[in-house]
Amino acid sequence: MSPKIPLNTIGVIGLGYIGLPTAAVLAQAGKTVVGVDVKQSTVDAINDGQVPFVEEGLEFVVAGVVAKGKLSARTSTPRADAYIVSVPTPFTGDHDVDLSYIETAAEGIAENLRGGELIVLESTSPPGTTEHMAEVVLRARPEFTGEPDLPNSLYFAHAPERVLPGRIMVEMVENDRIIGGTTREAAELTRDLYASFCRGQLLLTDARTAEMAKLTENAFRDVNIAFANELSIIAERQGIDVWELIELANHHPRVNILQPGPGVGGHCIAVDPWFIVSSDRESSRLIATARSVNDSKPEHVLQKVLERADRFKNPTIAALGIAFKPNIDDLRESPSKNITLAMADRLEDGTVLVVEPNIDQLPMEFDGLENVELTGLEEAVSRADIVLLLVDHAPFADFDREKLREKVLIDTKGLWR
Ligand code: SAJ
Repeated sequence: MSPKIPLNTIGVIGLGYIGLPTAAVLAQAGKTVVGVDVKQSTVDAINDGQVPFVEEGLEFVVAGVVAKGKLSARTSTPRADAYIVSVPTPFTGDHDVDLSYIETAAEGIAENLRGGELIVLESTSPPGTTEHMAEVVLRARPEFTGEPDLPNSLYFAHAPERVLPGRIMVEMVENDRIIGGTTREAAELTRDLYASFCRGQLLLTDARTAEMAKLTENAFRDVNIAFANELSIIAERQGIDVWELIELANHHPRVNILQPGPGVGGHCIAVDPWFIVSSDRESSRLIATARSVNDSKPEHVLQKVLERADRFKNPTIAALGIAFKPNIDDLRESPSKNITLAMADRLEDGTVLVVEPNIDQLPMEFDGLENVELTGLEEAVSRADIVLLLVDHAPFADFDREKLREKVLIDTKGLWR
Protein backbone atom coordinates (compact mmCIF):
# COMPACT_ATOMS: atom_id res chain seq x y z
CA MET A 1 0.00 0.00 0.00
CA SER A 2 1.39 3.39 -0.94
CA PRO A 3 1.47 6.03 1.78
CA LYS A 4 -1.68 8.15 1.90
CA ILE A 5 -0.49 11.53 0.77
CA PRO A 6 -2.31 13.79 -1.67
CA LEU A 7 -0.95 14.11 -5.22
CA ASN A 8 -3.01 17.05 -6.43
CA THR A 9 -0.49 19.81 -7.13
CA ILE A 10 2.54 18.89 -9.19
CA GLY A 11 5.66 20.99 -9.81
CA VAL A 12 7.50 20.08 -13.01
CA ILE A 13 11.05 21.42 -13.03
CA GLY A 14 12.43 21.89 -16.57
CA LEU A 15 9.95 22.48 -19.42
CA GLY A 16 11.88 21.02 -22.35
CA TYR A 17 11.13 18.15 -24.73
CA ILE A 18 10.14 15.86 -21.83
CA GLY A 19 9.07 18.19 -19.00
CA LEU A 20 6.51 20.15 -20.98
CA PRO A 21 4.68 17.13 -22.48
CA THR A 22 4.71 15.50 -19.00
CA ALA A 23 3.27 18.66 -17.43
CA ALA A 24 0.63 18.81 -20.18
CA VAL A 25 -0.58 15.21 -19.80
CA LEU A 26 -0.65 15.50 -15.98
CA ALA A 27 -2.76 18.66 -16.28
CA GLN A 28 -4.99 16.90 -18.81
CA ALA A 29 -5.46 14.13 -16.24
CA GLY A 30 -6.84 16.69 -13.78
CA LYS A 31 -3.74 17.61 -11.74
CA THR A 32 -2.93 21.23 -11.01
CA VAL A 33 0.49 21.61 -12.59
CA VAL A 34 3.00 24.39 -12.12
CA GLY A 35 5.89 24.20 -14.55
CA VAL A 36 9.24 25.81 -13.80
CA ASP A 37 11.87 26.88 -16.31
CA VAL A 38 14.89 29.18 -16.14
CA LYS A 39 14.04 30.61 -19.56
CA GLN A 40 11.58 33.51 -19.31
CA SER A 41 10.65 33.17 -23.02
CA THR A 42 9.61 29.52 -22.45
CA VAL A 43 7.54 30.51 -19.40
CA ASP A 44 5.84 33.35 -21.32
CA ALA A 45 5.09 31.16 -24.33
CA ILE A 46 3.47 28.45 -22.17
CA ASN A 47 1.38 30.95 -20.19
CA ASP A 48 0.09 32.14 -23.59
CA GLY A 49 -0.85 28.54 -24.44
CA GLN A 50 2.03 28.19 -26.91
CA VAL A 51 4.86 25.69 -27.26
CA PRO A 52 8.48 26.74 -27.84
CA PHE A 53 9.36 23.71 -30.05
CA VAL A 54 7.68 21.46 -32.62
CA GLU A 55 6.12 18.23 -31.31
CA GLU A 56 3.06 16.68 -32.94
CA GLY A 57 -0.12 17.19 -30.85
CA LEU A 58 1.57 19.04 -27.95
CA GLU A 59 0.38 22.58 -28.68
CA PHE A 60 -3.27 21.52 -28.75
CA VAL A 61 -3.04 19.97 -25.27
CA VAL A 62 -0.99 22.84 -23.80
CA ALA A 63 -3.42 25.46 -25.13
CA GLY A 64 -6.35 23.54 -23.60
CA VAL A 65 -4.90 22.99 -20.11
CA VAL A 66 -3.55 26.54 -19.86
CA ALA A 67 -6.99 27.95 -20.84
CA LYS A 68 -8.59 25.78 -18.12
CA GLY A 69 -6.10 27.04 -15.52
CA LYS A 70 -4.68 23.52 -14.91
CA LEU A 71 -1.17 24.38 -16.21
CA SER A 72 0.84 27.51 -15.54
CA ALA A 73 4.55 28.27 -15.78
CA ARG A 74 6.98 30.39 -13.75
CA THR A 75 10.70 30.76 -13.11
CA SER A 76 10.72 29.93 -9.37
CA THR A 77 9.90 26.62 -7.66
CA PRO A 78 6.41 26.48 -6.11
CA ARG A 79 5.07 24.49 -3.16
CA ALA A 80 3.56 21.23 -4.43
CA ASP A 81 2.56 17.71 -3.30
CA ALA A 82 4.93 16.12 -5.82
CA TYR A 83 7.77 17.29 -8.06
CA ILE A 84 9.04 15.92 -11.35
CA VAL A 85 12.61 16.88 -12.25
CA SER A 86 13.26 16.84 -16.01
CA VAL A 87 16.34 18.99 -16.48
CA PRO A 88 19.33 18.35 -18.78
CA THR A 89 22.13 15.95 -17.79
CA PRO A 90 24.89 16.87 -20.23
CA PHE A 91 28.35 15.36 -20.08
CA THR A 92 31.62 17.11 -19.48
CA GLY A 93 34.60 17.06 -21.87
CA ASP A 94 35.76 13.78 -20.33
CA HIS A 95 32.33 12.12 -20.83
CA ASP A 96 31.54 12.40 -17.13
CA VAL A 97 28.03 13.47 -16.24
CA ASP A 98 27.31 17.06 -15.19
CA LEU A 99 24.71 16.84 -12.39
CA SER A 100 24.61 20.57 -11.68
CA TYR A 101 21.12 21.10 -13.18
CA ILE A 102 19.69 18.32 -10.98
CA GLU A 103 21.45 19.74 -7.91
CA THR A 104 20.07 23.24 -8.57
CA ALA A 105 16.56 21.81 -9.07
CA ALA A 106 16.88 19.81 -5.82
CA GLU A 107 17.97 22.90 -3.88
CA GLY A 108 15.00 24.87 -5.27
CA ILE A 109 12.59 22.11 -4.26
CA ALA A 110 14.17 21.75 -0.79
CA GLU A 111 13.26 25.34 0.10
CA ASN A 112 9.56 24.61 -0.44
CA LEU A 113 9.15 21.31 1.42
CA ARG A 114 6.76 20.78 4.34
CA GLY A 115 7.11 16.98 4.70
CA GLY A 116 5.35 14.13 2.86
CA GLU A 117 6.31 15.27 -0.67
CA LEU A 118 7.31 12.98 -3.54
CA ILE A 119 10.29 13.99 -5.72
CA VAL A 120 10.68 12.09 -8.99
CA LEU A 121 13.75 12.35 -11.19
CA GLU A 122 12.99 11.83 -14.90
CA SER A 123 16.29 13.07 -16.37
CA THR A 124 18.45 10.28 -17.78
CA SER A 125 21.20 9.75 -15.20
CA PRO A 126 24.00 7.39 -14.12
CA PRO A 127 23.30 4.83 -11.38
CA GLY A 128 23.18 6.51 -7.96
CA THR A 129 21.88 9.89 -9.15
CA THR A 130 18.45 9.63 -7.49
CA GLU A 131 20.18 8.84 -4.19
CA HIS A 132 22.46 11.81 -4.80
CA MET A 133 19.44 14.08 -5.46
CA ALA A 134 17.90 12.84 -2.17
CA GLU A 135 21.16 13.65 -0.35
CA VAL A 136 21.18 17.20 -1.75
CA VAL A 137 17.60 17.74 -0.53
CA LEU A 138 18.17 16.15 2.89
CA ARG A 139 21.40 18.09 3.38
CA ALA A 140 19.51 21.34 2.79
CA ARG A 141 16.60 20.21 5.02
CA PRO A 142 18.03 17.88 7.71
CA GLU A 143 14.74 17.92 9.65
CA PHE A 144 13.31 15.53 6.99
CA THR A 145 14.11 11.87 6.30
CA GLY A 146 14.03 9.52 3.31
CA GLU A 147 12.58 6.77 5.55
CA PRO A 148 8.87 6.19 4.78
CA ASP A 149 5.68 6.61 6.81
CA LEU A 150 6.89 9.21 9.32
CA PRO A 151 5.45 12.72 9.73
CA ASN A 152 8.71 14.14 8.33
CA SER A 153 9.17 11.63 5.45
CA LEU A 154 10.14 12.58 1.92
CA TYR A 155 9.85 10.16 -1.00
CA PHE A 156 12.38 9.92 -3.85
CA ALA A 157 12.11 7.94 -7.08
CA HIS A 158 13.39 7.66 -10.65
CA ALA A 159 10.94 7.30 -13.56
CA PRO A 160 13.03 7.55 -16.74
CA GLU A 161 11.33 8.84 -19.86
CA ARG A 162 11.40 6.55 -22.93
CA VAL A 163 9.45 8.51 -25.51
CA LEU A 164 10.56 8.90 -29.12
CA PRO A 165 10.80 12.50 -30.38
CA GLY A 166 8.05 12.97 -32.98
CA ARG A 167 5.76 10.51 -31.14
CA ILE A 168 6.03 11.93 -27.63
CA MET A 169 2.33 12.61 -27.02
CA VAL A 170 1.39 9.03 -27.99
CA GLU A 171 4.29 7.23 -26.30
CA MET A 172 4.01 9.30 -23.08
CA VAL A 173 0.60 7.72 -22.51
CA GLU A 174 1.03 4.29 -24.15
CA ASN A 175 4.58 3.14 -23.23
CA ASP A 176 5.30 0.91 -20.25
CA ARG A 177 7.24 2.72 -17.55
CA ILE A 178 10.00 1.68 -15.18
CA ILE A 179 9.68 3.25 -11.73
CA GLY A 180 12.49 2.89 -9.19
CA GLY A 181 12.14 4.19 -5.65
CA THR A 182 14.80 4.78 -3.02
CA THR A 183 12.16 2.99 -0.89
CA ARG A 184 9.30 0.70 -1.92
CA GLU A 185 6.83 3.31 -0.63
CA ALA A 186 8.36 5.99 -2.88
CA ALA A 187 7.99 3.69 -5.91
CA GLU A 188 4.35 2.98 -5.03
CA LEU A 189 3.56 6.65 -4.62
CA THR A 190 5.16 7.38 -8.00
CA ARG A 191 3.10 4.60 -9.56
CA ASP A 192 -0.07 6.28 -8.18
CA LEU A 193 0.98 9.58 -9.77
CA TYR A 194 1.88 8.14 -13.19
CA ALA A 195 -1.26 5.95 -13.26
CA SER A 196 -3.21 9.21 -13.62
CA PHE A 197 -2.07 9.53 -17.28
CA CYS A 198 -0.11 6.41 -18.29
CA ARG A 199 -1.97 3.45 -19.80
CA GLY A 200 1.16 1.27 -20.12
CA GLN A 201 2.40 -1.12 -17.42
CA LEU A 202 4.06 0.57 -14.43
CA LEU A 203 6.97 -1.66 -13.44
CA LEU A 204 8.37 -1.11 -9.94
CA THR A 205 12.00 -1.58 -8.94
CA ASP A 206 14.72 0.24 -7.01
CA ALA A 207 16.16 3.58 -8.18
CA ARG A 208 19.55 2.26 -9.31
CA THR A 209 18.03 -0.48 -11.47
CA ALA A 210 15.65 2.04 -13.05
CA GLU A 211 18.55 4.39 -13.83
CA MET A 212 20.56 1.56 -15.39
CA ALA A 213 17.55 0.23 -17.34
CA LYS A 214 17.13 3.50 -19.20
CA LEU A 215 20.84 3.65 -20.05
CA THR A 216 20.77 0.00 -21.09
CA GLU A 217 17.96 0.58 -23.61
CA ASN A 218 19.84 3.36 -25.37
CA ALA A 219 23.22 1.58 -25.16
CA PHE A 220 21.60 -1.51 -26.70
CA ARG A 221 20.46 0.56 -29.66
CA ASP A 222 23.83 2.31 -29.95
CA VAL A 223 25.77 -0.97 -29.97
CA ASN A 224 23.45 -2.38 -32.63
CA ILE A 225 23.75 0.72 -34.83
CA ALA A 226 27.55 0.53 -34.40
CA PHE A 227 27.43 -3.03 -35.73
CA ALA A 228 25.56 -1.76 -38.83
CA ASN A 229 27.96 1.17 -39.25
CA GLU A 230 31.02 -1.07 -38.97
CA LEU A 231 29.49 -3.50 -41.49
CA SER A 232 28.90 -0.62 -43.92
CA ILE A 233 32.62 0.21 -43.97
CA ILE A 234 33.68 -3.44 -44.31
CA ALA A 235 31.13 -3.98 -47.11
CA GLU A 236 32.24 -0.82 -48.94
CA ARG A 237 35.84 -2.06 -48.98
CA GLN A 238 34.71 -5.48 -50.26
CA GLY A 239 32.57 -3.95 -53.03
CA ILE A 240 29.39 -5.29 -51.40
CA ASP A 241 26.12 -3.34 -51.14
CA VAL A 242 25.56 -3.19 -47.36
CA TRP A 243 21.81 -2.56 -47.71
CA GLU A 244 21.30 -5.71 -49.71
CA LEU A 245 23.59 -7.56 -47.31
CA ILE A 246 21.54 -6.51 -44.26
CA GLU A 247 18.25 -7.19 -45.98
CA LEU A 248 19.39 -10.72 -46.81
CA ALA A 249 20.85 -11.44 -43.36
CA ASN A 250 17.66 -10.16 -41.70
CA HIS A 251 15.71 -12.98 -43.36
CA HIS A 252 17.27 -15.24 -40.73
CA PRO A 253 14.64 -15.69 -38.00
CA ARG A 254 17.01 -14.62 -35.22
CA VAL A 255 18.91 -11.79 -36.96
CA ASN A 256 17.70 -8.19 -36.95
CA ILE A 257 20.46 -5.77 -37.98
CA LEU A 258 19.72 -2.04 -37.76
CA GLN A 259 20.51 0.51 -40.48
CA PRO A 260 23.89 2.18 -41.08
CA GLY A 261 24.03 5.91 -41.68
CA PRO A 262 26.28 8.97 -41.39
CA GLY A 263 26.60 8.52 -37.60
CA VAL A 264 24.40 8.58 -34.52
CA GLY A 265 22.85 11.85 -33.39
CA GLY A 266 20.34 13.30 -30.96
CA HIS A 267 20.69 13.92 -27.27
CA CYS A 268 20.02 10.38 -26.05
CA ILE A 269 21.59 7.48 -27.92
CA ALA A 270 24.85 9.35 -28.57
CA VAL A 271 25.05 10.47 -24.92
CA ASP A 272 23.54 7.92 -22.54
CA PRO A 273 25.98 5.04 -23.16
CA TRP A 274 28.73 7.32 -21.83
CA PHE A 275 26.97 7.35 -18.45
CA ILE A 276 27.46 3.59 -18.24
CA VAL A 277 31.07 3.91 -19.38
CA SER A 278 31.85 6.68 -16.89
CA SER A 279 30.33 4.65 -14.04
CA ASP A 280 32.66 1.67 -14.78
CA ARG A 281 35.23 2.34 -17.51
CA GLU A 282 37.10 -0.91 -17.01
CA SER A 283 34.07 -3.16 -17.61
CA SER A 284 32.35 -1.18 -20.38
CA ARG A 285 34.63 -2.18 -23.27
CA LEU A 286 31.99 -3.03 -25.88
CA ILE A 287 29.77 -0.04 -25.04
CA ALA A 288 32.74 2.36 -25.26
CA THR A 289 33.89 0.84 -28.56
CA ALA A 290 30.40 1.14 -30.05
CA ARG A 291 30.42 4.83 -29.15
CA SER A 292 33.72 5.38 -30.90
CA VAL A 293 32.64 3.35 -33.98
CA ASN A 294 29.52 5.53 -34.30
CA ASP A 295 31.39 8.74 -33.55
CA SER A 296 33.97 8.02 -36.26
CA LYS A 297 31.40 7.46 -39.03
CA PRO A 298 30.94 11.18 -39.88
CA GLU A 299 34.69 11.54 -40.56
CA HIS A 300 34.56 8.48 -42.84
CA VAL A 301 31.72 10.06 -44.85
CA LEU A 302 33.52 13.39 -44.96
CA GLN A 303 36.74 11.84 -46.30
CA LYS A 304 34.79 10.10 -49.04
CA VAL A 305 33.13 13.35 -50.12
CA LEU A 306 36.38 15.33 -50.07
CA GLU A 307 38.10 12.62 -52.13
CA ARG A 308 35.38 12.83 -54.80
CA ALA A 309 35.34 16.64 -54.65
CA ASP A 310 39.06 16.66 -55.39
CA ARG A 311 38.31 15.52 -58.95
CA PHE A 312 36.42 18.77 -59.67
CA LYS A 313 37.88 22.23 -60.13
CA ASN A 314 35.18 24.11 -58.32
CA PRO A 315 32.80 21.46 -56.99
CA THR A 316 29.19 22.12 -56.06
CA ILE A 317 27.97 19.65 -53.44
CA ALA A 318 24.30 19.21 -52.54
CA ALA A 319 24.00 18.09 -48.90
CA LEU A 320 20.55 16.58 -48.47
CA GLY A 321 19.38 16.74 -44.84
CA ILE A 322 21.05 18.18 -41.75
CA ALA A 323 18.56 17.00 -39.06
CA PHE A 324 19.64 14.21 -36.70
CA LYS A 325 17.05 11.81 -38.12
CA PRO A 326 14.28 11.71 -40.72
CA ASN A 327 11.25 14.01 -40.78
CA ILE A 328 12.06 16.21 -37.78
CA ASP A 329 13.47 19.75 -37.47
CA ASP A 330 15.85 18.87 -34.62
CA LEU A 331 19.45 19.72 -35.53
CA ARG A 332 21.04 19.14 -32.11
CA GLU A 333 24.00 16.70 -32.06
CA SER A 334 23.32 15.94 -35.70
CA PRO A 335 26.08 14.05 -37.57
CA SER A 336 24.71 15.21 -40.93
CA LYS A 337 24.90 18.85 -39.81
CA ASN A 338 28.45 18.32 -38.52
CA ILE A 339 29.52 16.66 -41.77
CA THR A 340 28.05 19.58 -43.74
CA LEU A 341 29.78 22.17 -41.56
CA ALA A 342 33.15 20.40 -41.77
CA MET A 343 32.76 19.95 -45.52
CA ALA A 344 32.13 23.67 -46.05
CA ASP A 345 35.07 24.46 -43.82
CA ARG A 346 37.54 22.07 -45.46
CA LEU A 347 36.58 22.58 -49.13
CA GLU A 348 39.26 24.80 -50.68
CA ASP A 349 37.03 25.95 -53.54
CA GLY A 350 33.47 25.08 -54.19
CA THR A 351 29.95 25.52 -52.90
CA VAL A 352 27.74 23.54 -50.51
CA LEU A 353 23.99 23.63 -51.16
CA VAL A 354 22.09 22.54 -48.07
CA VAL A 355 18.63 21.07 -48.51
CA GLU A 356 16.65 20.72 -45.28
CA PRO A 357 12.88 20.75 -45.88
CA ASN A 358 12.12 21.09 -42.14
CA ILE A 359 13.78 24.48 -41.54
CA ASP A 360 13.47 28.00 -43.01
CA GLN A 361 16.97 29.23 -42.28
CA LEU A 362 20.37 27.77 -41.49
CA PRO A 363 21.32 27.72 -37.79
CA MET A 364 23.87 30.17 -36.38
CA GLU A 365 26.74 27.67 -36.65
CA PHE A 366 26.69 28.30 -40.41
CA ASP A 367 27.20 32.07 -39.99
CA GLY A 368 30.43 33.18 -41.63
CA LEU A 369 30.59 30.20 -44.04
CA GLU A 370 30.23 32.07 -47.31
CA ASN A 371 30.29 28.97 -49.52
CA VAL A 372 27.01 27.59 -48.05
CA GLU A 373 23.44 28.22 -49.23
CA LEU A 374 20.08 26.79 -48.10
CA THR A 375 18.18 25.81 -51.25
CA GLY A 376 15.32 23.64 -52.47
CA LEU A 377 15.87 20.04 -53.56
CA GLU A 378 15.34 20.50 -57.32
CA GLU A 379 17.66 23.51 -57.51
CA ALA A 380 20.37 21.87 -55.41
CA VAL A 381 20.44 18.67 -57.46
CA SER A 382 20.40 20.48 -60.78
CA ARG A 383 23.36 22.70 -59.75
CA ALA A 384 25.36 19.97 -57.99
CA ASP A 385 28.30 17.90 -59.21
CA ILE A 386 28.08 15.72 -56.12
CA VAL A 387 24.84 14.78 -54.37
CA LEU A 388 25.38 13.69 -50.76
CA LEU A 389 22.30 12.14 -49.16
CA LEU A 390 22.61 12.42 -45.38
CA VAL A 391 19.07 12.01 -44.01
CA ASP A 392 16.25 9.85 -45.40
CA HIS A 393 13.57 12.57 -45.16
CA ALA A 394 10.30 11.55 -46.87
CA PRO A 395 10.47 14.17 -49.70
CA PHE A 396 13.88 12.82 -50.78
CA ALA A 397 12.51 9.29 -51.25
CA ASP A 398 10.09 10.47 -53.96
CA PHE A 399 12.73 12.34 -55.97
CA ASP A 400 12.96 11.55 -59.69
CA ARG A 401 16.10 9.32 -59.98
CA GLU A 402 16.52 10.26 -63.65
CA LYS A 403 17.72 13.68 -62.47
CA LEU A 404 20.56 12.03 -60.53
CA ARG A 405 22.00 10.15 -63.49
CA GLU A 406 24.82 12.54 -64.33
CA LYS A 407 25.76 13.20 -60.70
CA VAL A 408 28.33 11.69 -58.39
CA LEU A 409 26.05 10.16 -55.76
CA ILE A 410 27.00 9.40 -52.16
CA ASP A 411 23.99 7.89 -50.43
CA THR A 412 24.70 7.36 -46.71
CA LYS A 413 21.20 5.97 -46.01
CA GLY A 414 20.74 3.61 -48.97
CA LEU A 415 17.59 5.53 -49.92
CA TRP A 416 18.27 5.59 -53.66
CA ARG A 417 19.88 2.23 -54.28
N1 SAJ B 1 19.93 5.54 -36.30
C1 SAJ B 1 20.70 4.85 -37.22
N2 SAJ B 1 20.31 3.60 -37.59
C2 SAJ B 1 19.17 3.03 -37.11
C3 SAJ B 1 18.39 3.73 -36.16
C4 SAJ B 1 18.80 4.99 -35.77
O1 SAJ B 1 21.75 5.33 -37.68
O2 SAJ B 1 18.88 1.89 -37.53
C5 SAJ B 1 20.35 6.90 -35.87
C6 SAJ B 1 19.33 8.00 -36.21
O3 SAJ B 1 19.49 8.46 -37.51
C7 SAJ B 1 19.68 9.05 -35.17
C8 SAJ B 1 20.12 8.20 -33.96
O4 SAJ B 1 20.42 6.92 -34.46
O5 SAJ B 1 20.79 9.84 -35.58
C9 SAJ B 1 19.09 8.10 -32.86
O6 SAJ B 1 17.78 7.96 -33.37
P1 SAJ B 1 16.68 6.97 -32.77
O7 SAJ B 1 15.45 7.10 -33.58
O8 SAJ B 1 17.25 5.61 -32.64
O9 SAJ B 1 16.46 7.44 -31.27
P2 SAJ B 1 16.17 8.85 -30.52
O10 SAJ B 1 17.48 9.38 -30.06
O11 SAJ B 1 15.28 9.75 -31.30
O12 SAJ B 1 15.29 8.31 -29.25
C10 SAJ B 1 15.85 7.29 -28.42
C11 SAJ B 1 14.80 6.18 -28.20
N3 SAJ B 1 15.43 5.03 -27.55
C12 SAJ B 1 15.36 3.78 -28.07
O13 SAJ B 1 14.79 3.54 -29.10
C13 SAJ B 1 16.01 2.69 -27.27
C14 SAJ B 1 13.64 6.71 -27.35
O14 SAJ B 1 12.71 5.67 -27.04
C15 SAJ B 1 14.18 7.32 -26.04
O15 SAJ B 1 13.12 7.84 -25.23
C16 SAJ B 1 15.10 8.46 -26.43
O16 SAJ B 1 16.21 7.90 -27.17
C17 SAJ B 1 15.61 9.12 -25.14
O17 SAJ B 1 15.09 10.20 -24.81
O18 SAJ B 1 16.44 8.53 -24.43
